[in-house]
Amino acid sequence: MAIEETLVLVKPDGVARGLTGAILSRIEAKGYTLVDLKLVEPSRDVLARHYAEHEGKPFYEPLLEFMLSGPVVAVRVAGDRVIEGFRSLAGTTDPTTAAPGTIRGDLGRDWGVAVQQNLVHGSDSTESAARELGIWFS
Ligand code: RTP
Ligand code: MG
Repeated sequence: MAIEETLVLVKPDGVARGLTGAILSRIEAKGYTLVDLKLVEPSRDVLARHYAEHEGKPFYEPLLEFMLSGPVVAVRVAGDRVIEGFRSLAGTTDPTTAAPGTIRGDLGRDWGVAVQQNLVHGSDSTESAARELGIWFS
């Protein structure tokens, strides 16, 4: 199995709640490697490229507004099957019902706002990972 890389984002809710360290600690505890990391205030253009697949969906505008609401931590993470592995560690999209033991399930919940604030993003395929790492670490 070849070593993969994935893009992880600690979203603005995770940074604002002071959960960056806890989230990175879970990634390291699972045995993955933090290869590169930065605190960024992304432009709307970067976010539009990152979330191009969701353009036109009802949650698209609230999602961009949320992602523009504060700094984000972008992380290049490496390991065997890390793309699938981090998605599993993150849990399902809705933090209220994400399984306990996952980042979203343990640390997130619904706050009654327009978009799901679910703490983290992780690339969902090798193609997405290459594309997204190019956007955030070009
Ligand atoms: P991500 O891309 O952030 O890792 O999350 P995901 O694959 O689990 O979810 P995806 O379907 O790609 O959606 C991207 C992000 O949009 C927000 N979202 N809100 N109905 C909603 O309120 C809704 N649906 C999606 C979430 O922040 C989700 O992570
Ligand atoms: Mg996604």
